[in-house]
Amino acid sequence: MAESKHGGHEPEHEHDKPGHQGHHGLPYEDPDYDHPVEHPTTPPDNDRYRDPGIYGQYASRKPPRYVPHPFEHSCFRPRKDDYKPPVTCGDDEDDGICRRKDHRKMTADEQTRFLNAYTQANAMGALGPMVDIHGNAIHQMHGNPRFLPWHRIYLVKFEALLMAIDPTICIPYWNSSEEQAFPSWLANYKPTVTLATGPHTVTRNIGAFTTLPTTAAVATAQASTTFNGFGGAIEGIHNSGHVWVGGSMLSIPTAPCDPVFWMHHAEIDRQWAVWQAAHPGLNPTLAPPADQMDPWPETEADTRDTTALGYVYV
Ligand SMILES: [Cu+2]
Repeated sequence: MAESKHGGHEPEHEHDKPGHQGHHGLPYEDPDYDHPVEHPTTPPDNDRYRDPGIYGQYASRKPPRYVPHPFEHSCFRPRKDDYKPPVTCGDDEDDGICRRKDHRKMTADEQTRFLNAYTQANAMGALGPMVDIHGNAIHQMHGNPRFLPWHRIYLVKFEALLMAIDPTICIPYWNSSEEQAFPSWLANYKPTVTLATGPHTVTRNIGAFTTLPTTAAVATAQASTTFNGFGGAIEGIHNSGHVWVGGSMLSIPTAPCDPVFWMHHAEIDRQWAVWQAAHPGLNPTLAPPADQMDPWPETEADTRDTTALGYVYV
């Protein structure tokens, strides 16, 4: 009885049973597929491969074996749902113009994309040098009529950097006077940026020193009838936003490390665009070389039309 329990002859594997068709019985099976036969040393003549000048010394004169595809004879029948009607391209969405929108109107996906691109720009070592440009006072971009045009070009360059990483991105704006709050989706995003002076990790001290500018203050600035009147008023409003966020934003060399810097400046730039539309032809007075937005080649005249620079505010 022990023999029948532990030893004896196990039943043969199903595969090995005589008469079993197995995979060798499938209609598309080529028995040579697993172990192709070697070509004979001297291939038989074949008119299709007769010219070694064309096919080379490695070309066989034996035609390749035909290996049928398993699904060759299966029928493909599209489902009704597979059909999608053609979509007409909207000429307002495919013109390459960035539509900078209020950050409160961004989808969760757009927020993620913005922060991912920001992280990527930082990781590839492109953000630090961009921030360092702002730390170089030689550009004289604060406290004078260069403030608005210089930062307009600065944002365009930064936007181009993000778009090189993700072409769907445009800088959102933070309408702080209307919102009176910090963008919540940025609260936990505090990157470490490698500056010329060493690594800097973003800090904030929100609301510790001042209040955000009011919509009344912005309206007063908008009522200015000269460029210098508007520029000075809006730069003061801009300063309050920097101080309100505090931390990195409090210092000119570190402020652009914080993504809210770009969104804050987009709002300031948007206010300028609104004022420009109401006051055509009132441009800053900047004689060469002060009219060049160094370190970039663009001049003040290049900053008058945002559409020409590749963006609009929506
Ligand atoms: Cu600045």
